[in-house]
Amino acid sequence: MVRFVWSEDCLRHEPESEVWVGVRTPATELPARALAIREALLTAGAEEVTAVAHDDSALLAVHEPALVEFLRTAWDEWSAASLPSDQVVPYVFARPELTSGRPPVTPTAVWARPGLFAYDTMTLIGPGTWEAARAAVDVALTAADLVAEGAPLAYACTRPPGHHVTRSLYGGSCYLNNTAIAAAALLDRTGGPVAVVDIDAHHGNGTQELFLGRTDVLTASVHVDPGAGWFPHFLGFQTENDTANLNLPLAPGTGDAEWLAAVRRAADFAAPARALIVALGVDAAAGDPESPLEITADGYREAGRILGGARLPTVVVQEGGYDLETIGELVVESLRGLSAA
Ligand code: SP5
Ligand code: ZN
Repeated sequence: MVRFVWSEDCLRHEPESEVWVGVRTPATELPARALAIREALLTAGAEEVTAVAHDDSALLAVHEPALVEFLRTAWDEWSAASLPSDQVVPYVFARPELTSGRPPVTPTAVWARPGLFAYDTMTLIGPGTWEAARAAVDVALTAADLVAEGAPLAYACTRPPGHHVTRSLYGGSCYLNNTAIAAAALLDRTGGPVAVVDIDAHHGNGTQELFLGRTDVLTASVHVDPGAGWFPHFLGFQTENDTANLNLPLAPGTGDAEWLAAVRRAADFAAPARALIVALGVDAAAGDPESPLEITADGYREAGRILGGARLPTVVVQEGGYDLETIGELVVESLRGLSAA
């Protein structure tokens, strides 16, 4: 059916919980997600490719070196400080207005440092988080290599996800923006322009902000309306649209017909590009615990067909999707649609 890229190291991030409105709630971004997807892909006859290690150049083309260095060392520093939390979690945030826009100092206290880079309390760092996030970058870059070398389609089984991460801030269960890194790599390899179509249930705010004002990377996102009370709350509105960015927010409860019409608009927007990155979140599915959209497996297959209809070399990067019972099938159906187009 399709080649998919896999790294065992993506399983090493095991957050178990997240801090939401001040309480620890069970994490939904679990290693079992990746295992469920892999099993469904193998059952469907997809061919597994092991991720190849890449150096940091593509990563540093997208992210601030200070963010990368923080993520690389955060757990070791935290665990050496004998703090009462077994995960790195921010408690004070370096908002730019706090220092009237002056760059914040790097705090002496290890427990204050996450506030330089984290924008929420849900995205915890423990042993293995860096290794998994960095492995996900290799997975995305290996899939980009396959497509740059002529494959029409490759799927990157990335975990943890990435589309909420900006140049220097992490959040939304994401640490490194795999989708944006794949886009930068494909831009480099194809000469561009490239397009990112994000169909995760949540707005791809990190990817949008990373490529803001650039015309060589078109970004489109179909997601639940943040104005109806959904993450990322501060972004994802149509007021952010311009010639290179298209947000298509949808009301909670939206089903296949209206969602697919938005996917069609996003695909049309992407059509002038030379290569396509699909940020595939399957959390828009009915029954997903993290979103109120009501998309079916048939809907995801049709979305694949629509995006495949653009006939662009395509890298699919996994983002969200939290219903362990259906996540594998939803990914397989999306890829079936993409392959059949
Ligand atoms: C990649 C991705 O899909 N990230 C989504 C992050 C959105 N998380 C918002 C969570 C809001 C609070 N959820 C409460 C559930 C309690 N565990
Ligand atoms: Zn999502």
